[in-house]
Amino acid sequence: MKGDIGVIGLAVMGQNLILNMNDRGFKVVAFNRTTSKVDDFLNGAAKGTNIIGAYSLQDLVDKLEKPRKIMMMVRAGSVVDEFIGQLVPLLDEGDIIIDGGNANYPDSTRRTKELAAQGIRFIGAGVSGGEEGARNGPSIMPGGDESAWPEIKPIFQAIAAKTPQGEPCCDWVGRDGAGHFVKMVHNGIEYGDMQLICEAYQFMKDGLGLSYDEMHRIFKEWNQTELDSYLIEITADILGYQDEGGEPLVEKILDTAGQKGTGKWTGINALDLGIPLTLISESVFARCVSAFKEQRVEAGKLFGKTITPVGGDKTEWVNALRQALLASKIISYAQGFMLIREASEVNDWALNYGNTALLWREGCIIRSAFLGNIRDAYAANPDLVFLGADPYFKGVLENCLPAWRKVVAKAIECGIAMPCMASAITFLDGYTTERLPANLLQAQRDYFGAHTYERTDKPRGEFFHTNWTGKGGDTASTTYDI
Ligand code: NBP
Repeated sequence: MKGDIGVIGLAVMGQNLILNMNDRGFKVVAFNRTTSKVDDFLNGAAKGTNIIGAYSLQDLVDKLEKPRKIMMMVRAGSVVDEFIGQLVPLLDEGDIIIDGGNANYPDSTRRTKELAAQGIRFIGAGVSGGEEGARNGPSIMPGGDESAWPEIKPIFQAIAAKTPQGEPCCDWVGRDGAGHFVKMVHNGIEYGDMQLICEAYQFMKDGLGLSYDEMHRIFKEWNQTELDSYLIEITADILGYQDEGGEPLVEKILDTAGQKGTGKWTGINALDLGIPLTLISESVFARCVSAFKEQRVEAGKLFGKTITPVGGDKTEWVNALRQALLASKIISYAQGFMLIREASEVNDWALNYGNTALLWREGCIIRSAFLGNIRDAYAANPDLVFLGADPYFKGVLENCLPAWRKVVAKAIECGIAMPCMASAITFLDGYTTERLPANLLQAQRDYFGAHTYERTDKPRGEFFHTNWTGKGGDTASTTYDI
């Protein structure tokens, strides 16, 4: 009997996805560039399963049922193109290649088109959840050639995580690179969520002087509230973890954050599309600032930097901090969904926003109860432009606002950096302000560059130029927005 699906790449993600597929009754053929790893796998984690090994791409192709389904779980980038190049001559029309790695979505758009021209169906599927998710149920975000979806749907939906209601966290996302686009935004949101938690941690530790025991307990309690999520849960665990000497291990970890680029891609995409993705972008910059360790040490000495204790009732501050975190998180997701909406419109992807929240409800790193509320918000109003306008989220934002302002103001007063919580409240303040100072900005642009302006007392679309100094000419610049 031939295999149902082939998987290329036997590192942590590939191996665990294969074992998951095997558990669900699918016959998987496993291949890896370094073929000794095929034997290691078959004699190790895959021992006693129905998993079949392949020792060349031809061998892999020969061992698969038609139309062949071949999923790559390899390093993103040129490696994927190299495998595609080697596979195509071995495949038949209608066979399916799936890239489950962290591709940049324009690459998936290109591959979908290039392969379609050669009669091969391509799926770019974002997979989230790390090792544990891959083994027990990841969130999967497939996009690309829709005609291939019915072929892979039974496998993907069987191995995916399930919501508390039993719905799979895997459904068709959209054409081209839409699946990898949604995965990219997921990762951007993950950056934002992590930074928000870190800001709350620093306020507790350096502002309120709380102990690791206290912080461990607080995060555990927070996980019983609307903040219930995987990242809050693991933060509680991390804060409670002690090294061999009985000291909090996290205290000994160097404070420089790494990054692999998906947060940066999200920020660049937001700038390209003109979407104010301020919180996620700040979270990427916060990692950049953290990476300047030596510079920070020097600058700290130069400015004699200290953090002033916050003072006041600690329990009240902790409660205020929880509200600030929750409200900021709503803004982050609101901005993320603004980006998804814009990309959907620009690329004509017709993305389903509620379904996107459902895909992230379980299995992935940003999984949370909160995503169930987002799903409900889009179910009630599929055209919702600003998540904060949904009655539930509006109520939470209004309820949290006084505490949120207090926390951000206090952090600034005490010298605690809070780029994400502060940018979130600043965004809401700007977004809810009917008249911003951009009238002055337009005047400045017109003053130095004759860029023209519209007037409040004239219809939109009529542009005016003023010779502000009496010295310039009357010629206006061409009016266009990028
Ligand atoms: P890696 O990203 O570490 O990739 C390892 C695989 O790529 C191995 O099969 C390796 O073959 C193959 N490979 C490399 Br590296 N260079 C190659 C080359 N020049 N030619 C052919 N094969 C090559 O594995 P991973 O962490 O399991 O991730 C797989 C994909 O899933 C990546 O795109 C990753 O970004 C994505 N992802 C990872 C996670 C995670 O938590 N790790 C989560 C979600 C998505 P070899 O054994 O012969 O070197």
